[in-house]
Amino acid sequence: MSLMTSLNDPRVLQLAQKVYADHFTYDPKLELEYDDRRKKLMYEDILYNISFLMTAVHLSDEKIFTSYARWLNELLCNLMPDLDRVRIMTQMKDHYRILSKTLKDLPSELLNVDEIESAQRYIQRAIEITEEVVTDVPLSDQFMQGPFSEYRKMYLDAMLHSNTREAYAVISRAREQGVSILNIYENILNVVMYEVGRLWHQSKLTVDKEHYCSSVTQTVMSQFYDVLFLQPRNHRSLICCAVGSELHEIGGRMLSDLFEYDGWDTYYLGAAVPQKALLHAISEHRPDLIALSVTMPQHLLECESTVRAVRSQYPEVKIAVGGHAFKMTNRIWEKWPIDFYSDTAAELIEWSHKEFRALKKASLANQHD
Ligand code: B12
Repeated sequence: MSLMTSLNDPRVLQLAQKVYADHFTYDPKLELEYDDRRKKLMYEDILYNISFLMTAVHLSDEKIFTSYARWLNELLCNLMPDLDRVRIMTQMKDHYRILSKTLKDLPSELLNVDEIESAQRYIQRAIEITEEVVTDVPLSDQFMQGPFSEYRKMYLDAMLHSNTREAYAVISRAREQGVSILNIYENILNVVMYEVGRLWHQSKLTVDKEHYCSSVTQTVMSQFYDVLFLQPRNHRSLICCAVGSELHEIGGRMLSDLFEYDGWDTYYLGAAVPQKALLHAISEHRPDLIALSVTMPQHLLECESTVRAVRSQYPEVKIAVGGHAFKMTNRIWEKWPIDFYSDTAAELIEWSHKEFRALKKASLANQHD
C-alpha cells in the first residue's frame, strides 16, 4: 500500500472532503466568514495539512508537521486581516480536532496503530503551537526592552487572548509589587496601547480587538480610583478634554488621573468635546489649567481655534496641549499662544509644580507690597 502523502491520492481526497464538510457542520459561522474563494483555499489547505501530517508520520519527524502548523497560522492571519487572530486560532484548533477524530475512524490498513498514535501526538502538538502563536507577532524594541517590559508582555498577551480578568490581574500585581501609578500609566498601559496601534497598522490586529484593548485599559485604570481621589488637595483645578471629533480619550484620561493623584481637582470632559462646551465648563469651574489632547492630526486646526478662543476669553487660564498628533508636526505648538507643550503627562505635572509655585510666590510678594 502506497503512503498517503500525495495531494492526488484518492484516500487523502476522501479524508479532506470529510474534514471539510464536518468543519462546516461543527461551526456554521464559517459560512458567514468564508466566500467561495476562501472555501476553495480552505479545502486546499486541508489537503496540504493531511499531506504534511502523513509525511511527518512516515518520516517520524514531528517538526515537519508542527513547523507547517506555525507557518500556516501566520499565513492565514495575513490573508484574513478581517478575522481576529483568536478567531483564526479557534478555527485551526477546531480543524485539528476534527482531523484527529476523523483519523481515529480510518481503516487500519491505511494507517497502523503506531502511525495513528504518532499522528494524534503531532496534531496535539500543532494545537499547542497554534495557541502559542496568537501572540507570536513581531513586537517593537521599545515594547520589548527596558523596565516593565515583562508586565507589558503579560498585559498585551492577556488582551490578545481576550482574557480580561488576566489583564486586570497583571496590573493589580504590578501595583501590589510596588510599581507606581505613574509608571503603570506611562510605561505599561501607554506603551502597550502604542503597540496595539502598531499591530493594527500592520494588520496583525482587527479593529474590534483595538476597541476591546481600549476598553480593557480604561477598566483597568479604574482600579486606581480608590487612591486617586483620596490624595491631599492642592487647591488647583484642571479641565482636560479631547477636542473636535477626536475619539481617542485614554491619553486625556491618564493625564487627568495623574493630576488628580497629584492633588488637583480635575474635570475630565472626555472625547470629542465641542469648543462651546469647553468654554462653558471653563466659565463654571474657573480652572487654573486646561489640557487639550489631540491624537489625529486633522483635529489640530480645531485645537488651535480652541486655544485662541480660550486665550481671548480667559487670558488668566494656563493652556497646555499634547498628544500623539503633535509628534507628527514640525513643532506646530510654538506658533500658538499656549503656556506649555510636552509629550507626556508627567512633564506637564512637573512644569505645573514650578509654574504655580512661582505664581504663588509672585502673588504673595504682591500682597506684601
Ligand atoms: C486606542 C486607539 C483607538 C481607539 C480609541 C478608543 C478610545 N476610547 O480612546 C479607537 C478604536 C476608537 C480608534 C479609532 C481610530 N484610530 Co486609533 N488608535 C488607538 C491607539 C491604538 C491607542 C491610543 C491610546 O490610547 N494611546 C495611549 C495614550 C495614553 O497615549 P496618548 O493619547 O498619546 O497620551 C499620552 C501622551 O501623548 C500624553 N498626552 C495625551 N494628551 C495630552 C495632552 C497634554 C496637554 C499633554 C501635556 C500630554 C498629553 O499623555 C499620555 C500619557 O503619556 C493608537 C496608537 C497610538 N500610537 O497611540 C491608534 C491611532 C492613534 N489610531 C489611528 C487611526 C488611524 C484611527 C482611526 C482613523 C482608524 C482605526 N480604526 O484605528 C480611528 C479614528 C477615530 C477618530 N475619529 O478619532 C492611528 C493614527 C495614525 C495617524 N497617522 O494619525 C494610530 C496612531 C494607530 C496607528 N499606529 O496607525 N483608535
